[in-house]
Amino acid sequence: MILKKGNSIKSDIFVISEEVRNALSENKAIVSLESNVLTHGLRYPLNIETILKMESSIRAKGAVPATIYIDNGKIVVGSNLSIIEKFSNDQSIVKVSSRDIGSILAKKESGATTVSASLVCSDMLGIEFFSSAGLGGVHREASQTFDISSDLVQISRCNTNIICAGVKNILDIGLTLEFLETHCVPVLTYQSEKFPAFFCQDSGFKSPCNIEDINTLCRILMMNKNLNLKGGSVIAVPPLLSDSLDSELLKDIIRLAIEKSKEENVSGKNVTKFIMRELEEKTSGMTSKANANVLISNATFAAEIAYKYKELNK
Ligand code: PSU
Ligand code: MN
Repeated sequence: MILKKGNSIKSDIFVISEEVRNALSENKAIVSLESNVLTHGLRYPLNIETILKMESSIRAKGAVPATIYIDNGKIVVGSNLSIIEKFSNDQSIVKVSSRDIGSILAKKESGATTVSASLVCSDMLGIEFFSSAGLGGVHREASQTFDISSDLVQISRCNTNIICAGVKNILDIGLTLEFLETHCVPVLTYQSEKFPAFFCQDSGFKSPCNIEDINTLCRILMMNKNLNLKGGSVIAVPPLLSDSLDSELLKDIIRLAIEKSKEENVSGKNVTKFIMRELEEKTSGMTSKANANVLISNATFAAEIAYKYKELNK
């Protein structure tokens, strides 16, 4: 197998499913997915139900799903039932961001890839579309904690576009948009003048660039590629109204969750999961249900874009 960048990494670090291998060799539309959402996002059995729905929705739109895992020192691309079961049940599987990939592989360990790690693996294979619920961002009070997700840095380095519902409203969305601008990342919204906030259609921030139709969206992505701009674009799609939560109601719940994380000295890579679990508990599971629905609708839309993009490229 020839890796896109032809770099010194040997292709034997990858275990690629037959479906994904065929799609790569036939230049078919592919949408990659992260596995961290199975281990650190949703709980069992919602995690299994959701990944299966995401993958089948991608196939229904004519694209191929490529979920990324690190299993016993190999980068596994493309699910099988046993790996889905393993990652959905095993609480001990660690969260792997891009900087952790090398050590996990070298030690022949297993780990669940975040957005940043999934982007690195996708880019190595030349997969141009990745879908997730929310992109990591600049945490509130980052001026004190310096907590800025590596997702934001990797999107500026990898030639893989991300389809998401914006960034979670537990973050500082204004600073996240500024950070993306500084790092030259194109931020597009689909059919919304407002930048979405994962659970809510409106984050309170204007969209840097709203696009009304998929053809134009694909032409912009192609233009960015032809201009040889390094890095991918963020394509933010607002959640459906039926999946949106009341931002006023969430405001206090989020504030209390962040306060609790500070009281309990939660820091670094544990912050996101801690806050998400607090929200889940305080909303009787509504945030997790919304998270799952947004994952599915984003994956479906990502497949539509990936398919159209390949069609226009023919
Ligand atoms: N969005 C969620 N739940 C999550 C994440 C995102 O609703 O668990 C994960 C993603 O894997 C994302 C990661 O890449 O959180 C970002 O973590 P951090 O903020 O520590 O960089
Ligand atoms: Mn962090």
